[in-house]
Amino acid sequence: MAVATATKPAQGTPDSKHNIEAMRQAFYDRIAKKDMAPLWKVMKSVVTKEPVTRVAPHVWHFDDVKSLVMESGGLITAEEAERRVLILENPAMHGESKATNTLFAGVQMIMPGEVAPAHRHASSAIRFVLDGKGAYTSVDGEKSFMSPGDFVITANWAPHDHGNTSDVPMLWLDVLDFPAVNFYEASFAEHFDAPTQSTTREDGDSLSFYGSGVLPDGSWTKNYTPVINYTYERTRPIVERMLKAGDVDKRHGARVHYANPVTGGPVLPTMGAWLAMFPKGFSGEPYRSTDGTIFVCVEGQGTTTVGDKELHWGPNDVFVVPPWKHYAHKAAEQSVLFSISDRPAQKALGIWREGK
Ligand code: GTQ
Repeated sequence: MAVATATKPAQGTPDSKHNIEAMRQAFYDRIAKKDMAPLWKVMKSVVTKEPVTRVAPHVWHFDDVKSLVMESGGLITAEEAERRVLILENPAMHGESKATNTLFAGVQMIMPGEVAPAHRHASSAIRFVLDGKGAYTSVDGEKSFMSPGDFVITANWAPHDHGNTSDVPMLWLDVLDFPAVNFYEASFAEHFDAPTQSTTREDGDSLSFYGSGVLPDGSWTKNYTPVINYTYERTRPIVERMLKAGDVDKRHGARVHYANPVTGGPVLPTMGAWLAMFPKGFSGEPYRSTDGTIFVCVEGQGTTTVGDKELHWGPNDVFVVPPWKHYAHKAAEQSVLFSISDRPAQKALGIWREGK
């Protein structure tokens, strides 16, 4: 009888606990060999109660960025590099080419006389112009000359090349959704034989056709905006008028979103963008949402508090706010912030949330 009791201990004794743990572990080891695992061991970490993020709040100051990007101009040509870009790596995710978990950010430079050759890819790209004047990007048959504050769209699979016929280097922020595309393992890319595409439309055509309150007869049915370049010359006066009219959100300032003029929806299915002006002395209420956001200071100076971290920003600084972290903007001077996130993708999936 003593032997039987030892092999079949009563429930709840230390012996039975040890025994069941050992049995479970032996079971886990056996099922692992068949490429299976127990959900109950990982349930809380895979179905989390709240968003868990690896993204660190961070600011890249333009003084550093510009001098290092300029230095890279002495090391490699745009042609050799294909794109001469310094990646803004989230400090918590070095080596992954990510600013947030879904978005890449980098600063591209194109020197006078250079060409960044024509290619296309599944990832969508946006450019936000930081410095220089008169370089161009050609997108799907339209050549667009760019100035600081311009917001330029290169939708997925649209052929694009860049060139600089001015006499000063141009720097812009690139944001691409390839971390998200690569998550789906759905990336394609191809190069064209000719380094520059021949353009069939004039500079500004898409903005004047689609961005003037009238729409051409015939329909644009693509799921992204037909406008190539939302120029700062046109967007800045709008947020300035909103500010003067007192249309200032307590968290987001006097803000517009860049819209597809045909649908009123976001410019791209994967990325959305905003432009906001803040009055001097603005001290915003805290906000959070599930889309990690990349900001660029276009004008002015201020501080964004993210949790217990303070990010100080001035012109052309780029900073990142992680998903679901409270943040609040303070503007020491009248300021303008551009921002971009994966909100349209999250909304399409039905998972986007904002909260207090
Ligand atoms: O300009 O096409 O920063 O393809 C990364 C990949 C820019 C571009 C980037 C790209 C580009």
